[in-house]
Amino acid sequence: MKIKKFSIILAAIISLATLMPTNSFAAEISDELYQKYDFNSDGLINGDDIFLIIQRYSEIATGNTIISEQSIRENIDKNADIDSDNVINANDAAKLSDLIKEKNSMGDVNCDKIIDTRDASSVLTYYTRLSTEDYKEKELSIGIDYGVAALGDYDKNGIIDARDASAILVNYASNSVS
Ligand SMILES: [Ca+2]
Ligand SMILES: [Ca+2]
Ligand SMILES: [Ca+2]
Repeated sequence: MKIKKFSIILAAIISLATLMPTNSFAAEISDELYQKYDFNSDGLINGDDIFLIIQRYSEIATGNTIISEQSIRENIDKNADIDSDNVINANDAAKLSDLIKEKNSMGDVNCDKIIDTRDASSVLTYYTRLSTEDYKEKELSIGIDYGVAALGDYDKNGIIDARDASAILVNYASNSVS
């Protein structure tokens, strides 16, 4: 019973947090610090960087090598403990996902500050893959597109699907005409 009560309270806190336009966590992270979360140094902080945290966590847990570049691994080890608990794990990936949501527009799934056909195509690929049974099984090893998971629900109805991809395309088409 206690656990149930706790989870209801937790759910209430989470739903409250999502209603807030900005929360205090974002304010605590300076832009300078945020830039350090570009672990693969491609100039964008996006789903690829979230996936790198998950891959690194998996490396630490299993001892297997997943990340090919040592410099990327070093960047992660130096900067990816976002919640400062001295462990790099899925919580840090979740924190980065929250930050990415706060700092980018819904629909800009690759976080390049433009909502265009590339974003629509990523949403469509994500939706197509996740609707494939085989892909669901392999999801952990392949890695979902965490940028789409964070920012793909363009019509904000709680589901990421082909309607989001087409809404992004419609928005892109109307913007490029005007
Ligand atoms: Ca990056
Ligand atoms: Ca941590
Ligand atoms: Ca984009």
